[in-house]
Amino acid sequence: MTRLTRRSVLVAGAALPLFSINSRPAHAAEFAYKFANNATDSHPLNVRGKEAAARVKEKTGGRVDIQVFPNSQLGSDTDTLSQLRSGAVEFFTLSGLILSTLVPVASINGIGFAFKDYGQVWPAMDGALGSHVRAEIAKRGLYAFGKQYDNGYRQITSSTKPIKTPEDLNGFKIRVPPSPLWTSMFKAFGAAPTSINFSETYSALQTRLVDGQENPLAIIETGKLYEVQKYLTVTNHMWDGFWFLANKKAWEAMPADVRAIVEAEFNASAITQREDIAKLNATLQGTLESKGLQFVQTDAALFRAALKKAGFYAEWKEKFGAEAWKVLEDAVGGLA
Ligand code: X2X
Repeated sequence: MTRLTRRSVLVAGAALPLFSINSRPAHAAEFAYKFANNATDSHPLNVRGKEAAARVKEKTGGRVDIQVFPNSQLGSDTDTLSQLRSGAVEFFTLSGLILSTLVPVASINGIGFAFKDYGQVWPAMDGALGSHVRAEIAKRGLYAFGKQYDNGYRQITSSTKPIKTPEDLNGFKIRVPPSPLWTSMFKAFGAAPTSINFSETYSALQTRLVDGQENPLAIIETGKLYEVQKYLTVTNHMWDGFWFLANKKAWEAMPADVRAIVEAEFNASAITQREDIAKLNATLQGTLESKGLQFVQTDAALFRAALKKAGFYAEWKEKFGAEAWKVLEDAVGGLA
């Protein structure tokens, strides 16, 4: 065992900067950036994100080295958003609904039952609605890439009872991600929502701090939430995606030709990741049932009617304002 004297510590401390300069490998990347996210390693977001990072390294001749940190390894979504803003993290994929704590209009795609299907989602998010939100994101020191990654249509799970009708949500203790829209929506259903980051969700369900949560099938599977939940109700109550965000200063520190490679590769991976989620949606019910999750069918129109009756659409139309609401309705039709 080495015993450090006060003197040797001081000497080591003084020598450290010189040592680190000398030890910098000759092949160190010019831009060694971190990409953080909340999904597990096996989620298509990370599988395709890692592929993009590898292509970027190759196509930039090693100038850009993006390390992927899945599973909220660098902190919860709330923490990581702060790190992204300060530049401690350079890239981060985040749900627009959570981003809305900084950029209010970013939660607009989460309006209950807004998108009928993916045939409405991608033209809107890759088109006028996405551009509207990206312009607002840009005003907050962040840069959003052109293509969102898919999270998916969200479904409600429960450990205590099957949720068959909106009335079953009365007083139901449900975890929602930290976002005013999510809280508002589940209050409108009459539930008792608690804001909890995804990194704490499994344990919140396991310890019965809450009885349920809501997420797309791919997150329920890769996050193993079926281990701590019994029932899944197919509500498709909202569509949710991940913005690929960059800290603007770190982004602009890269030359334009390098930026073009990075964005093109992560956008290309977004397209394949969307296809992965579409394929998973076709098979995950069987997978999850085989793991013990019981699927419950319901009439989603009842849930939508409950939101309308509670004044949810009127409230959010007012909050988002007429201009943004029109961009949404242009994409999905009249809402309420
Ligand atoms: O936190 C969630 O529930 C998740 C994984 O779906 C999001 O990132 C919004």
